[in-house]
Amino acid sequence: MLLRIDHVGIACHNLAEKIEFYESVFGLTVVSREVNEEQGVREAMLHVADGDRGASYVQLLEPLHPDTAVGKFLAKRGEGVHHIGYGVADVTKALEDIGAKGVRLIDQRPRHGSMGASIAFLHPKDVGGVLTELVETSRQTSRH
Ligand code: MC0
Repeated sequence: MLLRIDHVGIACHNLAEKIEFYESVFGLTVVSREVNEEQGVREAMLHVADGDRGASYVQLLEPLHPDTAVGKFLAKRGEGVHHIGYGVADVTKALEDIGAKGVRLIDQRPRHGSMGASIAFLHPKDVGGVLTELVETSRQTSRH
């Protein structure tokens, strides 16, 4: 079901500063920047690698307001890994299969994600404390 690690989502207070850190220390390149009002984030995708099953990224997330998923996470836990995003071929089918196994779905249906992907979250309390995202990209081989 899981094709690859699509991205690691990292919560931060200051997106510009964190981009600068990942560019200068790790030599990564920003391939997309977006504001996602529905998710309450300003985010950047930095390309890490390409594989047979598609690309993987670091996703840096800054909250638009304190009262958002990432804003609340930062207030409670501080900066750090916020979620793992796995590539799937069909997010609707994956949700159906995972839901049937008793895992709580945050999203019953896919929503709009970074770089045109369809995404859905699984509840961290049912995934060993890890907020887990399913990501279906329009072309699995490349998102940039
Ligand atoms: C909260 N909890 C987490 C967590 N966020 N555990 C692990 N990882 C996280 N990221 C834990 C809290 O510590 C708390 O545990 C419990 O879940 C309830 O948290 P809360 O602070 O009361 O917050 P809720 O319940 O209002 O919301 C938590 C929930 C929410 C995960 C349901 O954040 C959510 O719906 N997230 C999915 C959407 C999202 O994260 N969007 C931002 C990225 P205790 O033990 O203290 O009870 S958008 C994105 O990434 C897009 C753009 C993309 O990839 O394309």
